[in-house]
Amino acid sequence: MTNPGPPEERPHAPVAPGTGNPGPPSKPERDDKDIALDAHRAPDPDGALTTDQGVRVDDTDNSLTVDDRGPTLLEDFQLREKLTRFDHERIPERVVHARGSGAYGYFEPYESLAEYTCADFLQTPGHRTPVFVRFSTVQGPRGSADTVRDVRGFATKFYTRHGNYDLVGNNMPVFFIQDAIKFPDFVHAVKPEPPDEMPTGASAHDTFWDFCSLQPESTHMLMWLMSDRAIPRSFRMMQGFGVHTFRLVNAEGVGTFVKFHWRPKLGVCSQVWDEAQITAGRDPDFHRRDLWEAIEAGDFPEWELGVQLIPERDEFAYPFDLLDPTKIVPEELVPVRPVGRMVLNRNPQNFFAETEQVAFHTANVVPGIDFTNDPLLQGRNFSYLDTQLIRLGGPNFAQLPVNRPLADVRNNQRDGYGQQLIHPGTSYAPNSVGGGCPATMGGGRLPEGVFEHYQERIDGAAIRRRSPSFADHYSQAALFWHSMAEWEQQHIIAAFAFELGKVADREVRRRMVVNLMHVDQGLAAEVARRIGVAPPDPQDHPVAGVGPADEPRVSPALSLENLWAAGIRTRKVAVLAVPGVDGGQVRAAHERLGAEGAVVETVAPHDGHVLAQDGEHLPVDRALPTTASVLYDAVVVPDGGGRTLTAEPDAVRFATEALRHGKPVAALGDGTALLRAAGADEPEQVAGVAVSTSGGQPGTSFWEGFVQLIEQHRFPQR
Ligand code: HDE
Repeated sequence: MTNPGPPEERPHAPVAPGTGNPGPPSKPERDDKDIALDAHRAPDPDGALTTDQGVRVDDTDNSLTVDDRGPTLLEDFQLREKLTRFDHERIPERVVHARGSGAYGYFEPYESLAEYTCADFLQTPGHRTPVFVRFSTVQGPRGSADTVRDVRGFATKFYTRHGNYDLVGNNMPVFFIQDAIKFPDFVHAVKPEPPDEMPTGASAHDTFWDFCSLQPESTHMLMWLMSDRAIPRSFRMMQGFGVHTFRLVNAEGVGTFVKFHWRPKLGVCSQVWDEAQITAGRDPDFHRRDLWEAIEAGDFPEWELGVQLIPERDEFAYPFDLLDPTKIVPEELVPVRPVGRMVLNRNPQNFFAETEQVAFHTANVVPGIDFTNDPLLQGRNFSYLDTQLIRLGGPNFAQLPVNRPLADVRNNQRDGYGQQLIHPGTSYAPNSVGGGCPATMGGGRLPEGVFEHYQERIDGAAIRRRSPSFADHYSQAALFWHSMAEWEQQHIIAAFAFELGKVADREVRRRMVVNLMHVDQGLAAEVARRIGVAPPDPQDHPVAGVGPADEPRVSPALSLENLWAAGIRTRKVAVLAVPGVDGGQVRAAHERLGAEGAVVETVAPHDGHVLAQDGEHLPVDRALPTTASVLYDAVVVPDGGGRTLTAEPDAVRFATEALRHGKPVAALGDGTALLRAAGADEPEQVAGVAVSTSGGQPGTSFWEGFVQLIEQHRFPQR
């Protein structure tokens, strides 16, 4: 049994064979007694089942009883151990971000960033640092559906040579609140309501909107949350953001403000709302499965790390405060500089051990990376350690395989629940009996790899007050709104109408619409109309969100239209087949689209094979009752099947939903019959639908045209 460390440089000690226990402690921690014990450890040649004490077990199916029908004996230590271990299998789930999926991989820089930071993992082009990434939703519990409308967590642990660095970000670049002290209020408001614990995995309820309508600093984030960013197609197709302004520090101690960005190689793609809701039922594990399957198939997802660098002298150069986490730095003001790439190439071996037990912490920084005074970040720097103590049952969680640094750990921290290490010698400093070890590196100029806090001068009175520089809550909400394509704006309006339409309290609805007036009057008026609220008088609520003159009014970098990728790698395409289908067309779809990297599956009314027109038995990948078009990005309906499929309700629904969700569809020959049955009277007139009526095999240009349609991902204007 091998252990699950990152691929290139496994940070963890091997697991002892057959025991499932972590292997021997790392070298500096071991003493002679431990080594002596190791020498006696004999792997069991039969691989027999044992108790936790290593006692071989003859039978794990029957309790120890008196005769066949008598009572069970208390001395059955095997039964009691097995039940006790089972009873204690669960740990508290994360209070937020409970549902998540993780994977291992590596990060490598394109160039040295030594000018700005001494962080070891950003020095040498091509040097690979192992990483573990966990993606998550925020609101729902561990068992909730993947495709709910929510923010997604994007947390990365870099196992650097100078210690672990955690970049604990989201797929949206701003947050709901400005000060950490509001976080419990915000989370209580968005979580299921206390009396009935509803709704699961949804923000469409009274307490969330009550809170937001009274907390206008949430407005910018709400625009993101109501946009299609909150219903991603895949974890692999999401951006990630560090959100806060952090600080890079170079070897001379000079600081530079930095915003971190992750950009997916596959482009940023989202579902549409109806599709996301259906997917939640058809496959609640949609995102988890997608990530897992892509990695298993060798389609390793990749992101580019980008940085926006701002010299300290420019701290006050912008019309917003860099410390305010409800603000972005528009890319048009400070371009994002690509500095490296991250590839995820290995699935965990055990969900609990790795994805569940991974412990991120914003304060896990390495030399060369430091904080700013963003009050949300400052609170997080307390909260993440605190949460791990309760979640992972004590202070030794950094010894768990997924959390263990690659760098050696030597200190005087001792004991506690779950201690895995056998510490020899002394446990205090200064000492002389232990030879002064472990020694600190302080005094004078520090050697490479030693953390030194950034020396920021701080001088001021202790006050409880929100900085006046954080007061503008609408300019960037309006910037986001005005940067959207028309269809994106329509989706945002529909999302507000859906969410507020589920709010029972009419006053909350009204207050929220008033907030939206400050973003855009047209937006507010249309939402008001849809949720049955009288639109507020614009005279009473002048639009505040126009922003100072030096701030861009539109940021093209925010629209999904500008974030799609070239190519169709890993997009999923369903080819609908029934007996009598044109086998050549089915094969062509597999070959042509497969050659572009798409994952093509034959979907038929039943599993097994279908007999094509040309006598070939075509293997079926999925039977219609077990799948749905929401699980695909595009659909092909070949000739010879369309008419038959019109008699299959599952097939008609398949096509209806594909059309409704704006998916690219190719219909060949009588394949158009299915589209007509699905409500497209003139399929060739529908945006995103490729039709070939000529019969036989369509030419290369047909498939090339269809690839371009798939590349566009969705045709929401349909
Ligand atoms: Fe978190 N957050 N958070 N958060 N957060 C947690 O830590 C917290 C915030 C984020 O995959 C918890 O281990 C406070 C912003 C991610 O394991 C907890 C505040 C951003 C994850 C916690 C914030 C995030 C968490 C719950 C306001 C985006 C999942 C379990 C001051 C930049 C990490 C845990 C994973 C998890 C606290 C705000 C992202 C309770 C107090 C802003 C991605 O400690």
